[in-house]
Amino acid sequence: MESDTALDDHSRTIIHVDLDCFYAQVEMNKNPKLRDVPLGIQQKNIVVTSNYIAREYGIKKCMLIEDAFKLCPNLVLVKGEDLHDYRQTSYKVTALLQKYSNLVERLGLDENFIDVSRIVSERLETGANCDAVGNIFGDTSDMCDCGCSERLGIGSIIAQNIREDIKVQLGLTSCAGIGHNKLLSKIAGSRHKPNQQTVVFPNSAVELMLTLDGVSRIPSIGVVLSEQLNSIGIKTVQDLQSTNISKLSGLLGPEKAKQVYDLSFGIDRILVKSSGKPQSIGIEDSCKSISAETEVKEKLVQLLNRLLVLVAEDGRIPRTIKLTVRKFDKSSKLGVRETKQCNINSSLFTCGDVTKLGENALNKVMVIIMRLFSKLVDSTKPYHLTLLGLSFTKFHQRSIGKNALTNFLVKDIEVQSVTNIKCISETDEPSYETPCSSTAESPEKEPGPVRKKSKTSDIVAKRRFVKETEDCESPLKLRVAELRLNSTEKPADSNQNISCPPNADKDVFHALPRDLQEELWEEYKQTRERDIPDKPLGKRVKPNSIRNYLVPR
Ligand code: DCP
Ligand code: MG
Ligand code: MG
Repeated sequence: MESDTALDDHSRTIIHVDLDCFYAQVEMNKNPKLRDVPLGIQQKNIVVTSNYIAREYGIKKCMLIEDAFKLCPNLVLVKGEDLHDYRQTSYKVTALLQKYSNLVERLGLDENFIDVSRIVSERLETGANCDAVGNIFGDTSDMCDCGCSERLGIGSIIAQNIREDIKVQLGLTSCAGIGHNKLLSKIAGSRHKPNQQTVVFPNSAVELMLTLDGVSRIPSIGVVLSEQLNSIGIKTVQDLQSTNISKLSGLLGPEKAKQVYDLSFGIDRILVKSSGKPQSIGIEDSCKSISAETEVKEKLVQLLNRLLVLVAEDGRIPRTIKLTVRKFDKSSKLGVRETKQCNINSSLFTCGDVTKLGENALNKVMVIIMRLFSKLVDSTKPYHLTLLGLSFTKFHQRSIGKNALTNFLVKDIEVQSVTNIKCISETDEPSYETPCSSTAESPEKEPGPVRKKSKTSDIVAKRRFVKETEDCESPLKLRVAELRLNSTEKPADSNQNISCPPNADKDVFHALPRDLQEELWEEYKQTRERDIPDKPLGKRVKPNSIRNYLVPR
């Protein structure tokens, strides 16, 4: 059977990035002394990976500890069963890659495919240099003339930028493969390790496939499929290339047979599928000991400022803030992680650049954070914390409506609808709970357009909810603090209290910033005038007025 190599589409440019000795690098970054020793990462009685110094002794992934010690008696082992830090780092890498393309697909914890076709064509238009950098697989004398060599050349330059960025931003080295499809980019990347990159041009695709030691080494062929192929005598890539397609179709069905057959020639039509943005953006700082509130505050302010930069870069608006502490515990080397979270008012993030929040606003977020802290740590007793972390979760897309005031309230109500009002206390929960995927990312509904009806039911639902959840950060109280963050404070001369209009909820009214209280009064006055028959009709209350949010019906 003829392969379709002549019809293969070379239009895309795909980069595959795989971090070097991933778990080991994370541990070496945590403890730089480990960089100069042979290091193995232990899970149960297995070395799951090791740094490249240890690999020089012949240590391989998934080797038994006792075998590893035979090869390298001075091997240093670090436990790698808690994946938290690996996950955190993994998502930071994906987030960084998402700056280059919105088509980033995660594969395991340390690999990502990035479809950079769009930036490549932009660079091509500007007449950028197309000479490939890094290693080149195969012969470059008989190149295809469809433009793929220029595109892949630019792709290799982008790959180099990306790897430098990962190194500078996160202190991690990586390998990259550049090809016109996922299959080739992944295989090419593993050609030269560590801390290198390799580009493969379409004319060398078949040759690259033939370097693989058996069909089981073709990335998308798993154990079951490879056993099926073995059962009909297909063991090597060459066997697969020269197989009779009807024999293969009999085994796998025509569609799958064609797909598997094509793989042996380096043809892969599967597109890079965006894994979506991370579900949570967080940062943590570990330390030997924090035992005073001033230190706690100082660390959290630093964390908050750094976190706001990340949130601004992400561009989405978070609905929840989460505080993590790790308490020192003699019986557990890792300590005990505890988290507490509460909803925040998304309008805080719609006011423009979140990295430029005023000091006043920051202080108010800190009040919320310290309230969470007081729920996690009893500061009237001595405490010993070894880590503090902050994260934002439950994102929705930034959308700024026309009517700032209404929007401001409606958004708040949307955020705090009954299903969203939560105050969860968890133990040992990683900040990135589930692998990011576009389907898993947004289980909640996104806020729709500005609502004009049914606000009261939300308010009532909120009140009911507050009564029912004792330990919960009161959404109303919280809302108060956050509403204030977004209001323009009234001048200090207006200290006289405004009494609550009879038709409004007192608690909510008094919690509002003064300018909103004044607006409510104004509206109440107008309604009264309208409702009293012998008075001339005042300005009619707008259906979307602020009063509607507060007046029980
Ligand atoms: N891993 C694991 N079990 C395996 C293989 C790997 O738990 N059987 C973990 C440890 C690795 C991480 O996954 O650090 C990434 O796997 P890789 O195969 O990419 O291996 P490394 O990144 O460690 O090394 P390399 O430099 O070869 O990529
Ligand atoms: Mg790796
Ligand atoms: Mg890997």
